[in-house]
Amino acid sequence: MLQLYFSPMACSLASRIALMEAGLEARYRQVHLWTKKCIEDDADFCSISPKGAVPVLIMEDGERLTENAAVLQYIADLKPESGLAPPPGDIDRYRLQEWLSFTGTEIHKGFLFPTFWYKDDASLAKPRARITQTLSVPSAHLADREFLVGQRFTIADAHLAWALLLLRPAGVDVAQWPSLSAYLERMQARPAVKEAIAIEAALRKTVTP
Ligand SMILES: N[C@@H](CCC(=O)N[C@@H](CS)C(=O)NCC(=O)O)C(=O)O
Repeated sequence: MLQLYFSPMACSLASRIALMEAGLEARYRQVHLWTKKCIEDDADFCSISPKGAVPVLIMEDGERLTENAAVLQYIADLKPESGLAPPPGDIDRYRLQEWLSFTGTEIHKGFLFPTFWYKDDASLAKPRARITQTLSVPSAHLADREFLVGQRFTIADAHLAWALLLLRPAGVDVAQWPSLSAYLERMQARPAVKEAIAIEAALRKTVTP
């Protein structure tokens, strides 16, 4: 069975959403990101992945895969009929990768990561100054579209929806971008997304700092 190393409400939530949208079963293994320990057996998470970061997906044959963009595409390609990723070679596949990269670098690493890991104002001044411009890009794109790529939900939406969810705890009110706010509501209304968030929000409450 597939195994996903995750931390509640961290970026690995996008992989849980993708697995649930695809109807794929997986064993979920919770990690404490500060201590780098696996919750269930206290194992050293860095021995699973030296990056010490989630997501880590263990494939059926034992291969390990890290990095959101790779893990999400692997999950989508396990169930092509789910439409979670356009087929390789289709221009929309590159559009999908464009969005995965944008969310992972500009929003996640450019803003969310420093906000949650570095608390001092000096370190946060530049990311805070830049986030408004960054978010104006998906905001304009989604003004007249339901999804980021094509006409259906893809892993790019799973990834962006996770990032938008974390904006509020990071001190940014998504309501200032009506198209993003409406998009996030639409994403959260999807049964698989709703269920994935409910599971992780409940687990998040049990995490000690
Ligand atoms: N480049 C990685 C970044 C993954 C990442 O930063 N994950 C965070 C959770 S949202 C994490 O595990 N951080 C722990 C750490 O960096 O020590 C990816 O896109 O998958």
